[in-house]
Amino acid sequence: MTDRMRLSRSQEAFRRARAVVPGGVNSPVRAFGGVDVDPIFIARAHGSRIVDLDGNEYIDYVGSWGPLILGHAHHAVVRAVQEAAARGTSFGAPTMAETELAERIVAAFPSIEKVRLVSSGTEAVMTAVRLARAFTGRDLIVKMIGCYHGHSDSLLVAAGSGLAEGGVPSGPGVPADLAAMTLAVPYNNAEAVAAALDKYPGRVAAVLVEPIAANMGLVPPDPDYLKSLRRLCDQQGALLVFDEVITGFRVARGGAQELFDIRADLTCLGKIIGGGLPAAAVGGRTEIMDRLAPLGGVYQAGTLSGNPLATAAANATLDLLTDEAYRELDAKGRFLQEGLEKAAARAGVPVQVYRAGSLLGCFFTDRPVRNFDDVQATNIGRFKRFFAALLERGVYIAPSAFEALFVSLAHTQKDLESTVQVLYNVFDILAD
Ligand code: KE4
Repeated sequence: MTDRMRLSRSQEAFRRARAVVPGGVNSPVRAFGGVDVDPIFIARAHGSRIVDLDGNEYIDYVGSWGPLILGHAHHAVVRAVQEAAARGTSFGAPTMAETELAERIVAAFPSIEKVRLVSSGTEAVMTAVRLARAFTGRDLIVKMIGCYHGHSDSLLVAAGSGLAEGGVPSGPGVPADLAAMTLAVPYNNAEAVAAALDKYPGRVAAVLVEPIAANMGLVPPDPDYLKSLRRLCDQQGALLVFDEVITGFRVARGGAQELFDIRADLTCLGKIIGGGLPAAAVGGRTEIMDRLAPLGGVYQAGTLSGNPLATAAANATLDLLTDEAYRELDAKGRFLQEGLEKAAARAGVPVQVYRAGSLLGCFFTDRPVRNFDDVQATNIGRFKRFFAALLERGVYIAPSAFEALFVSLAHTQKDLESTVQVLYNVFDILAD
């Protein structure tokens, strides 16, 4: 630990938190269990910078796990939230800002005609699954191993014994009978999805996928993978559900669907559409979405759905995501990718770096990474050293080899050049 990095206040805060909060955190990954470093507690953040309780400042590539595409405390977002708060923080009644956010989402996603706002990605995907089951009259769900869709019971499922077998609970508290209705198959394997659909003809309600997988590190889809899923769903009468909680408004304004020119039947959004506040959404064709209460019988509700502060932050954020903004985000992402690759090559450390716009992933391996088995074969120990060395040098990336890096519009060329300089230094250390 370099002398610049004192962690005593974060360590004391972590001790105090553990007395009253399970694991001392309100979301598991924040406990830094995936790395050999105590978690840092945050005091404040602005733009591309985040500062911990001990005053250590970092260039932030976590960005609250994706929402902060504009950077922290953007003046337009702060002002919008302050003005909304002064008008009242929650009404439990409809407001124009919710309609305006839904209109922005519909304008960005050709596959979406109607939107239901919720408060988390978990809620969005849980609702999409219930909608798919109701619309098709079927119960089974196909999901990809290594993709994460929030913590609803049907999706906390590990692969069953054989390929295309019913899943098993990925942890305690999930009923085995419910888990068995989720078929978990490898990502980037359309044949495995076909086998599952063939094995259970007329019984699969939805094929659920992160179109660019970003919860096992960043694993891009093979060239024809998504089109194959679209074709298989059309043939079998299952709905294609894209979980774009990370990729929506991130990799393009219209998410992965715009990038790959494909239409999902249902789309789940979150993170960026909350601008850093709790907002998420599920959207799709009217014939599906109108199954939701109060029109249809599919019940879904939420006290803070469409919350005025969250919709204010969301609308302010989306209005700044112009074509020029995406060109800039792509250029920043490319600069960081090239810096990572050059630093690793110079040190002779094998890496695979994947990128979609301002979303990046870096695996420590000399082989391509296409699915979760490949990820598990990468050098996780080297990642842990990578994380610790970066943190010591003022660069904060996700504290897990199974996450991604996020570049924001607030990252300046100077931030990126400083980061690359640190990368050259760190990769030299990793080479030892
Ligand atoms: P939330 O319920 O955390 O808002 O969203 C769940 C979710 C759904 N779908 C995708 C593709 C997601 O990535 C997520 C949540 N992402 C994680 C990290 N990759 C959030 C961080 C955390 O769990 O604390």
